[in-house]
Amino acid sequence: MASAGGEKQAPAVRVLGLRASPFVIRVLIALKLKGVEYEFVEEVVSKKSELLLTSNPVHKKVPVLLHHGKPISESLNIIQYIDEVNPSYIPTCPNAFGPTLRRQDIGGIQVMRGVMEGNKDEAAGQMATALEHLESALALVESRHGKEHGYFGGDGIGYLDIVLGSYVGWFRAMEKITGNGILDEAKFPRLHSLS
Ligand SMILES: N[C@@H](CCC(=O)N[C@@H](CS)C(=O)NCC(=O)O)C(=O)O
Repeated sequence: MASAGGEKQAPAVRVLGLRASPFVIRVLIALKLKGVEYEFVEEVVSKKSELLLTSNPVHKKVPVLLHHGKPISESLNIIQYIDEVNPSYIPTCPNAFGPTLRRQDIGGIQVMRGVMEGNKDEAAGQMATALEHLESALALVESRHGKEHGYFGGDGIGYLDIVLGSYVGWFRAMEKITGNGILDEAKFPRLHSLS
């Protein structure tokens, strides 16, 4: 949209990111679920833009969501913000899942590092532990909702589904690289069906 003076106005919502980052992907999933239009601004890690450095001056990391120029950083905060600003509802995960969620995030990063640095079996073991927690969380939801293979919040896609979903592409790539099944169907039937 052009202003009266003819200059181009910045879109209401912009995401500073890297396409391959699970932290960025989860934000894009949340925006897509809410039907929010946005402009994606691709960053280059070795040459971060001035906009990124001023928007996230402490950590200097992506994603950053800019809403009418106001920067929000940290992917989990951004998803919550998107949910608050938009009327339709993303079910949040019960508080008890918080530690699991963080563990899974840490596990995901460790596997990526492990694959790159060579200690992939150890990293895959840590990831398996995090996934075991998530599988039992899904089993708990199932027992409460009496439904097989639902989402973490029951019927609809919620916060935790988005966060975990942002890793699926990486899980698939890591399975190819390591030759190990990460979301193994026999071990994690519920997580497997979500992926
Ligand atoms: N806790 C942060 C992690 C974000 C993060 O680690 N982003 C990476 C990309 S995957 C990044 O910006 N790396 C650039 C750097 O560390 O300089 C979040 O959830 O947003």
